Amino acid sequence: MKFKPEMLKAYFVCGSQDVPEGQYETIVNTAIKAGITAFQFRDKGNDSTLSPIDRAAMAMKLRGRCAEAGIPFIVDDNVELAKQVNADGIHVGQSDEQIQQVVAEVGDQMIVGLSCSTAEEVKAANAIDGIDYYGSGPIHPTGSKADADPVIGLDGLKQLVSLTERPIVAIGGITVDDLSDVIQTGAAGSAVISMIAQSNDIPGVVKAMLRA
Ligand code: TZP
Ligand code: MG
Repeated sequence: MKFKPEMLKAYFVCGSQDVPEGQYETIVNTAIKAGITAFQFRDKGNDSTLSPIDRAAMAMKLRGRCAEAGIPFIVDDNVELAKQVNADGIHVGQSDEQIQQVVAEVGDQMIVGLSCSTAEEVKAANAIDGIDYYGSGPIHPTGSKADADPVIGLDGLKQLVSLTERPIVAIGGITVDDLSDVIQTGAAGSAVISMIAQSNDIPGVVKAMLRA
């Protein structure tokens, strides 16, 4: 699937660790039906409720749902799994598999996203061919990532947008109230876990993301 910046507008990131046990598939399906523009499969850590075998099976199933909906299925931090399920994309952090290695391995067949939270990281990433977008944050404190980088705020985001040569999706502690401010920085969209995963009105929050 060819990358388009519009895919970053309403980007849902989620793993089984982010939702009540047994509800992962239902919540992702609800978000897909509601119109998210990209989905990132990020199932990891001690709080994941899926075994490695169940994780691969779930990835395969959700991969199929994204294909039906025409949105990219992007795997976080796991090139092997991404290849196994023929994912549309891979997203890596600065400390995950070296970005050059990921680009060399799957860059010609997959969308490649890289987390960049500082000016130095954006400048370094600009010089690497084959990256499609950057994920930048955390914009606010987040309860969804224990080892998150320091908060950069909307001002920090604006600075990264001024330096980037690629579309940026903002992430970290984003709520409905932030959505238009994020777009006003020049970012292409918002990536969220809890705003969707913990919502009682998933269609409503996705609509707000699409409208921002
Ligand atoms: N990377 C930086 S912050 C974050 C990730 C994966 C977590 C975002 O989750 P939430 O619930 O939208 O703050
Ligand atoms: Mg990572």
